[in-house]
Amino acid sequence: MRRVHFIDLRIAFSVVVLLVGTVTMAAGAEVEPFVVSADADGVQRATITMDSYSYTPNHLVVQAGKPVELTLTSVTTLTPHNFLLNDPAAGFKLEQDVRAGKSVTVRFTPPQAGTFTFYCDKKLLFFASHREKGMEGRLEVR
Ligand SMILES: [Cu+2]
Repeated sequence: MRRVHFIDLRIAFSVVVLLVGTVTMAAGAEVEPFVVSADADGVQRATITMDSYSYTPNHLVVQAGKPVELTLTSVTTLTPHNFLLNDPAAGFKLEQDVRAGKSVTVRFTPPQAGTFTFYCDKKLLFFASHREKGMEGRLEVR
């Protein structure tokens, strides 16, 4: 009797570990987008931290037809990065280099709703580009 009880406890414990693990994994996979709110002057301001090889946050939400000001802050010590968003069909084009350790502010007004991919195309010699190493993000315009 006591032995059966012990086995039941072990099964219950395993189920709990499994559930907690699943919930933790789901939370990690689905990162909440960063919704940019407008300041009193109507400008939607946000800061994106650029590192090798990432943008943080890497999913931003802004409103169409209203000005946006993004401060691109590099936290690298040597590696230069850039911020490219090119969608000719939507009349949307941003190209900004950001030197190591520097901050640059870009201003634009998103022309229309849509989800736009931005990325860094820097690369060293024959190595993979930063984009290929994961330096990519999404600007969701609503
Ligand atoms: Cu880069």
